Amino acid sequence: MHRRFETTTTRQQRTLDGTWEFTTEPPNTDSMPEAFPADADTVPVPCAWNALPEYYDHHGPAWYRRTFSLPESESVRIRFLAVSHEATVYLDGEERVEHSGGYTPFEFVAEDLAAGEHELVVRAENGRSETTIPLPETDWFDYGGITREVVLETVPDVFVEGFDLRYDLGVSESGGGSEEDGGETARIRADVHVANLDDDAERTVAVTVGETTARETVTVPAGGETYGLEFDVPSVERWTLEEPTLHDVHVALEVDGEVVDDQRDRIGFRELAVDGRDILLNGDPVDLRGVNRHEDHPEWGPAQPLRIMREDLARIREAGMNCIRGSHYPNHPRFLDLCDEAGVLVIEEIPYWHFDAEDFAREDLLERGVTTLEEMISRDRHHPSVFAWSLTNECANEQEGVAEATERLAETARDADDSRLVTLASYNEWVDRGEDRCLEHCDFACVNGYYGWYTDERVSADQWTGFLERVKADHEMPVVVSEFGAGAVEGERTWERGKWSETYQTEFFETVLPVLLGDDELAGFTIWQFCDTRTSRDPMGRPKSKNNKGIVGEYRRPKAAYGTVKQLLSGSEPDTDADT
Ligand code: ADA
Repeated sequence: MHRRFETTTTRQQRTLDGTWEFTTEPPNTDSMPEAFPADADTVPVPCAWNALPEYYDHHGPAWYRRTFSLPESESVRIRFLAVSHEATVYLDGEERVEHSGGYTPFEFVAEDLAAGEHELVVRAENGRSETTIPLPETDWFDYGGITREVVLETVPDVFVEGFDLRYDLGVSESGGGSEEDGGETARIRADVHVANLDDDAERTVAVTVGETTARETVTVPAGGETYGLEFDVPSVERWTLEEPTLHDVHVALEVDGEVVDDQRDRIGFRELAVDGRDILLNGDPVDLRGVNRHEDHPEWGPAQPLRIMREDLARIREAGMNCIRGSHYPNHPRFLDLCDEAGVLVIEEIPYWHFDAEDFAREDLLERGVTTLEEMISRDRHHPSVFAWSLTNECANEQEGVAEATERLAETARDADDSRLVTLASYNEWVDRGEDRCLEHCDFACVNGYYGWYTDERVSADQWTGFLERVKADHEMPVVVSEFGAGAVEGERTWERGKWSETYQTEFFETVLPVLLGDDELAGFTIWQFCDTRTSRDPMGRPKSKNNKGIVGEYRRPKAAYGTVKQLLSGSEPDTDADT
């Protein structure tokens, strides 16, 4: 199951997890290999090949192959949740789809496939260049491979391709807000995209949210159509951090009252806004206390099993956190399902990392980013945990070209989804790059700072108090300190409390967190980072080729700082010799 719930009740759906044939030969060819090398290796899917010792450092193209059988002739939809990061897919030797970007899904439909065995071949490429997003130089590793599930499902000629639910709360026939049972009415607008591989066909489109169903009988033209249904759902409970209520959503096509195709999802009803320095969740200021989380683990790379996702979220909550920044790309939808269920807020970001005006102007790098942004929003619009779309991280925001690109991205995000907040992570103040001309396109500011780490002097409260004053003076909006932290090699504890020691990392948080927690005007923060992660950046500059700023190690063992953060967030005085 690629989500935390079944996404259909009618289709035969399976994931193509398991063992696939794999080869890195023939190198650098774009055309489909005539015959897959007989001596091809086999690898697990989903998994990044760089998480396997034998391909630890493979950069470039690689080929996957597997077959699947159909008991009878069927039309099938094959969806790749993520292939990192350039992909070309062949079915029975014929190219069917290409995709750029390692963190968003893509799919194709194969009509009327004959009964019997069929061959899927995937060319994946993790080599980065001046024309990829992200660019070569990032501080996380450019894993390659089929890193998330491949879902194969049979579809009838007329099927639900997808749907977008939008809603307004507090509106009702009687115009009153809440009802006597404390619930309130949600006014739903459902856009249902119906595909039709055959001739015009009559269907009843039925959208159910909770206990309420709206129906419309339509004639679906060949090729398909999108239908908009509007209806009120009474007595909905809001999604809050304390009560993360989720409502089932079922979109079906019916013939004579019988469901012939369907898709399922979940939604949570909540409202987001900004007011002065506050980020409002359901009208109340929310105090963000969180962490950045890369999808990485030495055993699986970015292809993490559910157990790791659950464990990470449990440790994050145990530390007293209510927010996660998915740095710097859309995390697995199942992880977002877990955040929906746990009442944890998520900032989702697209991997524009350290781009300048020249980069944004190169080839179609902006267009592709716009596509990735739209794919991310389309994939995740129903997750109540996701409260903000983050457009970029530490780009050259003082440059005109970057400001224009940012404006375009902000428009794209708001056009695609006007129910969430828009932000980006700036480091212009911290690295003194001059005036940030991009945050004005956002609803709130995320700012990164590394005083006390990338500065010669040790950490001090004054550094941070000054930083906050300057940022707040420059930006009349809610401010979130989206990155701050210090590296610590696991087990390195020194009396001198030198940099790279767990002891210094603890001192860092003992110094900085009280400043951030004590600033009532601050909307919140997200610590850099949850766990140590493999990096591409100058491996010689990073001990163990890792970004060691995790408050837990790569194997999720707690560092001393985890205990310190947990205590500071719980409001009790840190007890320095406590571990966790
Ligand atoms: C930056 C960047 C992160 C990471 C961090 C660090 O702020 O956004 O991806 O590289 O610095 O550890 O230096």
